[in-house]
Amino acid sequence: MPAVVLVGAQWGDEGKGKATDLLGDQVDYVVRYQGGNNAGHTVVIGDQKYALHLLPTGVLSPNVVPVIGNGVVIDPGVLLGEIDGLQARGVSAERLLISANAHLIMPHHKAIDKVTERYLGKAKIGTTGRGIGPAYGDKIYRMGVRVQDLLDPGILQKKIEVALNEKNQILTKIYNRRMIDGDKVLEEYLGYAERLKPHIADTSLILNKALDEDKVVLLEGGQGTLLDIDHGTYPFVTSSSPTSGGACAGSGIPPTRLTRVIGILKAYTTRVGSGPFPTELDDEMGDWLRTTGGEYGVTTGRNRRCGWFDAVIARYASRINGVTDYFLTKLDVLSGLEKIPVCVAYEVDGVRYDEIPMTQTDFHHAKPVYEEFPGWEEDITGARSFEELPANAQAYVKTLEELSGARVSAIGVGPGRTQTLQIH
Ligand code: 2SA
Ligand code: GDP
Ligand code: MG
Repeated sequence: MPAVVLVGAQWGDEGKGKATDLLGDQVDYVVRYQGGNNAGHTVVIGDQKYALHLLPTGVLSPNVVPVIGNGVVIDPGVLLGEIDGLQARGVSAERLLISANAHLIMPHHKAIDKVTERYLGKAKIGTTGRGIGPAYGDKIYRMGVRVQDLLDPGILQKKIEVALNEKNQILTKIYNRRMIDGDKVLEEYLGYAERLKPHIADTSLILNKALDEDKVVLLEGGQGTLLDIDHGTYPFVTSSSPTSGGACAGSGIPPTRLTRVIGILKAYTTRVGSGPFPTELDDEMGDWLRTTGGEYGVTTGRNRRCGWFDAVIARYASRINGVTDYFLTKLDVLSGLEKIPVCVAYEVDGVRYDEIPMTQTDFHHAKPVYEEFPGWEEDITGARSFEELPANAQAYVKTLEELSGARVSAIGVGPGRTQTLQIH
């Protein structure tokens, strides 16, 4: 039975948290498969607002089992803080399962993330500073510390020692930073081990068995397609695979079990951090989108860069992820505009591109080719069906659908649980 993937179609923050939450009563498991506490997913339930970073959004639905898959990098202190924060608000994370194969973010990862960004100066990636890149780097380099190492203090001690032998050299000799004390790290992480032990599991086995029993598994992506390490705007990307292909590697669910790929697509475009962004509005209009859409980082509080909808990006997301249908979010933010420009293609040195140029050099020089579509005056936050939308809003949705190459199956008209229009 179905394993459904939910992916960000742009540069993240499309509203994946809300979309996952909406599907909550139809699914049995919600799985994070990549990233770490760089993610920030907002869910608004009634008058309560939750910002989740590491916990799968499914934790907010009492009948869902939230799972942190093997592809995630976990900062255990942050995870426990998030669990305690929810507990204090009456939300239990007791059901949480954590893959024994997931990797741990260690103190040296955070230190190196911050210091390397500083050294890069103007060329910085604009990371969240949470140690994500260095943790994935060590995973690939085969010197990572895994969740299962928490269960074996001897191994944990050795791994910390080996890592710090190298990392302390880098921190002190190259970056002029303080040494990290291995004994203190060991003590700290053994403390986390006590609390995390009951949650550690063979999650791939559990998820595949659940699928055998016709349970529904939702694989929840963090970040977005253009931040993918392989398919994004490298090097201005995160260090994991948010695209649908990453869902299999990061969860241990094989591709043959995936039945649906939902793309989350914002009615305009945003990005946090550095890197190319053809439709970026570096003017009052961009400020207006930021203020009206509340476009500020959920993890770092940074201003998000804002711009018009980019259909080239959306078409690319459809292709890379095999999107079966889109949830179009934040349509309400565009209310009140007389005309809405949409980027339908790029121009690079006088040549038109209908797809993303092959090289980053060309992509950096891509100028958007805009078509303008009529806007609508009405506040649409109270609409509850597609038919209740003003004709121009309906036409805008249809245009994005055609340009993106996949069906729109739901539309967001506000942050609340009820502010979604389903299209059947
Ligand atoms: P990192 O920290 O190594 O993953 O940073 C690398 C790039 O990935 C971007 N990135 C993100 N982009 C959008 N949203 C993210 N989550 C937070 C949010 C971001 C925040 O929900 O608002 O609060 O700033 C996220 N996480 C990583 C990052 O900006 C770099 O461009
Ligand atoms: P995620 O990282 O994709 O989960 O998205 P974020 O939570 O970082 O950012 C999306 C923001 O938009 C959050 O503040 C959501 O509450 C909000 N949001 C989601 N859907 C809608 C929508 O349809 N309309 C409006 N106005 N806000 C929305
Ligand atoms: Mg976010």
